[in-house]
Amino acid sequence: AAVGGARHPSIPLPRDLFAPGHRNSAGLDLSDVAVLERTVQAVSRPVASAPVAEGNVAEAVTRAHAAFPDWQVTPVDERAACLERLADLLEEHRDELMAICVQEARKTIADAIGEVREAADFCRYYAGEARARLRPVELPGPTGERNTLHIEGRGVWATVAPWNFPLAIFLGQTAAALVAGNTVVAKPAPQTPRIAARAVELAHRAGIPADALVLVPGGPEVGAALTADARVMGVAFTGSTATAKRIARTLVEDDDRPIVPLIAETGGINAMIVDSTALPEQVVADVIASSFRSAGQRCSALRLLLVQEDVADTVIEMLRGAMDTLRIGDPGNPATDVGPVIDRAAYDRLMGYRETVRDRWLKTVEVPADGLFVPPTLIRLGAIEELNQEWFGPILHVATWEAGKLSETIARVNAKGYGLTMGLHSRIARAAEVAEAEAAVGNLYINRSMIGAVVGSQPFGGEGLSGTGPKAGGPHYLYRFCAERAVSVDTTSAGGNATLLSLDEGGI
Ligand code: UN1
Repeated sequence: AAVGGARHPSIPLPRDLFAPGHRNSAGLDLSDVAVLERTVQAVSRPVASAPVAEGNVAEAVTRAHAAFPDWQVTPVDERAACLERLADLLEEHRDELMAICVQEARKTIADAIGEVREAADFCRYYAGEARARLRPVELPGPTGERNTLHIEGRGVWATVAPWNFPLAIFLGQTAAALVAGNTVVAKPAPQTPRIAARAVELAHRAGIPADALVLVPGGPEVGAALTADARVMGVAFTGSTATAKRIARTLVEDDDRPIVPLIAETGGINAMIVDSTALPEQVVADVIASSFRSAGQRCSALRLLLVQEDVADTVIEMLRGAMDTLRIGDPGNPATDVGPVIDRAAYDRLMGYRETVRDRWLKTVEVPADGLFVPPTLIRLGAIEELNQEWFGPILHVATWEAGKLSETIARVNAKGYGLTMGLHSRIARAAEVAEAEAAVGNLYINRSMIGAVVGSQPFGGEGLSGTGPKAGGPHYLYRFCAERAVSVDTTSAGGNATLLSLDEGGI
């Protein structure tokens, strides 16, 4: 049963973030009653609830395939301008998009604000990157020829998005593929088709041709048919490691199919290592945010807290106290910290797992009886190796490590084979250097929370079982969507037939 925790007197409780004068992490001033009322009204307004019909994959790919030649030669500045207009439209429709986010994806208001913000950020960032990077590059000699590298679209891309960022990641993948000169068949998660449908409508209104971006809502069969279509020249996927591997197999099955790239961003068993010099109050606030915000349904979320054994009791005690202050309930209430999980299947999976480790609960929290609320739970492990699976919800595991064994502890986390996010809390500069050198992860967070990567500043994505790279929201992401063509022209054989002349084009 739940074990109550004494509250450490000096903890800045997560709830304090919501005290008058404070903004929550999404920038919402919760002491501004007028703004709050507007926001709550906006997210509770019913949004169109007609089911989104399942897409026809073959027809969608045919349309996107036919649209490719024209879109490919649309100047990069024009493609980028479409994304910038889309970002403006997202902001104009912010209230409605937030409402769909809360109602369809069960996101909290704070998360819904972040979602729309991040979607617009992705559009503007990739627009800027495309303008800067996707122009032909003149390459230097020594060949005596004129050498040019063209960076172009590859053809039709399939984008396969997750339900946990149904607007931001859905549009991030799609915007990158489009601005790179590809056409796109986009499959949203089956749990979140409505926000994707709205995003695609806005994208078309922003100037992206209807056939350059085609939505195919549906479940795993739709995803399987889409990735198996030999006209698809690349797949960008965010979701589970198992699905990523299935897609990779599909892409190489057909001997006649071109070899095409897969960009996969998958799960992780993300750890935070805390040493005895860390500031416990900051640790607790960052653990609470990293593990329980978004009900733990982020691939970046903290799953395994590793506390140096001499401070473990204190940190765990403070954490238990802080967990008591979490407000769990209606995601449409701005004060809510933790909403429900996405669906019944996720609820059953998480609740089933919790039961199997009941004897190791260090803390759990009361939740409303109605709805898919998984109680935030802290579970004690005897060793780092006991956790070998990503539990995608508000469940945090804790184990200890011995002083002097930082490198070994990092190696034991690395050995899990995932490599998405890792956190370190320490005030020892050398510890930070060791983590920087040895943590085999895509995103290492030192003395801060492990979620909320900022587009353009904190490119996000993992390695190993966590994905293929390149990082979303980073400077190299667009290149993976592109084909490169190096063109070399002999400009030296003056007078010979090889010199290019401006002859009448009629002859070609
Ligand atoms: C995911 O959950 O699929 O840094 C990745 C963050 C988010 C992670 C998104 N950008 O928390």
